[in-house]
Amino acid sequence: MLIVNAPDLRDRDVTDHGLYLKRRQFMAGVAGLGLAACSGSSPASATALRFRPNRMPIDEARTPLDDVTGYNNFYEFGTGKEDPAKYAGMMRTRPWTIVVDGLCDRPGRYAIDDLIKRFPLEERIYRMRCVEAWSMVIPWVGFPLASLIKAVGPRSGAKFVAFETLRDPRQMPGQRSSVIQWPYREGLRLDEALHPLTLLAVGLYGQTLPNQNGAPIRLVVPWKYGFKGIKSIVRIRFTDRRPQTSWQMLAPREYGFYGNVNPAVDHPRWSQAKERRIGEFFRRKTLPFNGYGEQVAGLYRGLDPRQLY
Ligand SMILES: Nc1nc2c(c(=O)[nH]1)N[C@H]1C(S)=C(S)[C@@H](COP(=O)(O)O)O[C@H]1N2
Ligand SMILES: [Mo]
Repeated sequence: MLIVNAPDLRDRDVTDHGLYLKRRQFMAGVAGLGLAACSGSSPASATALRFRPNRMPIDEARTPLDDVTGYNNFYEFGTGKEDPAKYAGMMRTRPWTIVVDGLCDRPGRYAIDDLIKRFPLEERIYRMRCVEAWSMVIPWVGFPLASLIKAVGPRSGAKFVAFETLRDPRQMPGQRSSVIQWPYREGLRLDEALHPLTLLAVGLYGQTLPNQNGAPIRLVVPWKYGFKGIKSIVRIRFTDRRPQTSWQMLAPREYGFYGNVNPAVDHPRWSQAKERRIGEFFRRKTLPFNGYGEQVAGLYRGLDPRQLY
């Protein structure tokens, strides 16, 4: 499906975030489930969304839809890049509620369709840079996370926002293997969460989000590595302490809390200086903050850039 352009040995090394042994355990677990019998995702169910057009154009080609939906990381459905497209169709995305709790004035259970009606949708064409050194340009449709945060009213003690993905091994067969501690968890500082670039995406390419991309709602933080963009969110919690995140829990020396894209800070096992834009032949230089430094560097003034990974 994906046409990998002349991969060098380095590309082959950079296969996934996890550790080789864990991947093998995972594959063994999945192999026993007869997953081949399951249907893939159902693109036929995608429906068109109404949204405001993109106001922040970038002059880089959008990654073709087939790549955006066919080359994914979503370990709940397998560690292979093509597993999510094959298996994420097993996940039911309606009805779907997000629990909002912790330090806020209006905690509760919010139905996804109410959120989509309540907050005007807009298109945002963003670069997406995975920590594995590949990247895409994706036209998301969604609403600013800040809109939801303001609606539920964080209390003065709230300093961080913690997110969780659905945990249901019947729908997410990858969760029957403990490749990471489920549910998938992520977090942001409250000021990062309130930044106008931070999006809750409910669609891409003008249609509802395909399951493999994190339906019905996922986080997009374009200046951070892709792993911060937690998929299929069921819980948003306001807290006074820095939340634990899945990748940090698994490999604290390899994945930081911030996860800000930084070409000067290598991953312990590979360089982050360049990236492979899916569909392109030559590697591109990776940009500080993934090219969004002008908008976001102010969030981190006074902090050592090495600590921002
Ligand atoms: N719940 C969950 N969210 C997740 C992941 C995951 O495995 N599970 N993978 C992350 C990683 S590593 C990346 S690069 C992006 C990939 O998003 P995409 O497949 O839509 O391009 O999703 C992120 N969100
Ligand atoms: Mo990633």
